[in-house]
Amino acid sequence: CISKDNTASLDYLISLLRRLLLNRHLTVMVVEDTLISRKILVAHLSRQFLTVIEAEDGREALEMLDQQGDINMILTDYNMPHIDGFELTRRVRKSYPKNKLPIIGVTGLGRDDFAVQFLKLGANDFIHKPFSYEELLCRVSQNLEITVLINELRQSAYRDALTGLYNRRHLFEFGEALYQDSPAKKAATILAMIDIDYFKKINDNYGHQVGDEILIEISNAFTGYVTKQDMVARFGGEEFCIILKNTDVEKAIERLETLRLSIADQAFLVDGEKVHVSISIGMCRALHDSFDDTMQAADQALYEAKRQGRNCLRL
Ligand code: GH3
Ligand code: MG
Ligand code: MG
Ligand code: MG
Ligand code: MG
Repeated sequence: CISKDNTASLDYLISLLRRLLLNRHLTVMVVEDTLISRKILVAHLSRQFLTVIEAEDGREALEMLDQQGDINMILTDYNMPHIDGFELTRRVRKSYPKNKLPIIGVTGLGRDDFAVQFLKLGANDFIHKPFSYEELLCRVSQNLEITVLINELRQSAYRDALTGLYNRRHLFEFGEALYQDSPAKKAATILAMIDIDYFKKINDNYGHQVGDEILIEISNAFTGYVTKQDMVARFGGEEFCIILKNTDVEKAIERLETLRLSIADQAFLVDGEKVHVSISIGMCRALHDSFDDTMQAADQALYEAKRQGRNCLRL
């Protein structure tokens, strides 16, 4: 960010930041009790493609974070009534890790250890007042860029490239975490293994690309069908796994049967020709000793569903 020609580097910075922010809808929260300082920060940041929201102190900041959640960065003053910048940083870090929600401490007070203290409490960066517009943009864009990159890496590590569904890696981490839950929560969790019937024939008859497109459409149907607390993953090939939480066996059967019938009813258009596919489902309550055991039990049920003619659900 250091340059001899201030204007040129500022333009360059702005163009970098704009490229980063374009189509990303990032929101920054400015937490500052002094009206004039807050308005300066807001004015600087709003000039970019950033949504800026304002809080007058740490308490209000925590309330806003609680209510709307999707905030991508916090810029916070130190000295504020109710909850100061240090305490705000400490509390935010209890629920939001550094690489998900960057915090930048801002203060004009002359103590040298303020920056260190902010960093030790979990802030990602620090700006001394008075600061230049250029420094503000440098720090904001660098910190946002890192979280955007980490987020994209996380996406590619946990998502399946073809369908966009969660992949095996995420499934197993989700499953292991499930086994840290209470017995009651586990008992209210259902695991379903799903396999597309005679999928090889689709590839043989229409080609691999059409097969891929049908996999994508079926994946979209699965995603549209589960709720936020549930999880759907591509286990591999044409096999999927759905985890339903807060449910009982009867309700899960009803929901999975609805899904099975909707897939069977759906016509996939291939060059104007209607193609039908069906799925077989094996389901199991998460009561076994480990996630692996539960998976195996669901897989066994799936095998039964296949053996008994396919396009059906077995427990
Ligand atoms: P069953 O009813 O017993 O499950 O029959 P099936 O033909 O679906 O089972 P099989 O396991 O023999 O074949 C699975 C097929 O799925 C074979 C494989 O080529 C296809 N497949 C797996 N992954 C993909 C993929 O990413 N894209 C496409 N187009 N096909 C895939
Ligand atoms: Mg203050
Ligand atoms: Mg299979
Ligand atoms: Mg098979
Ligand atoms: Mg199959």
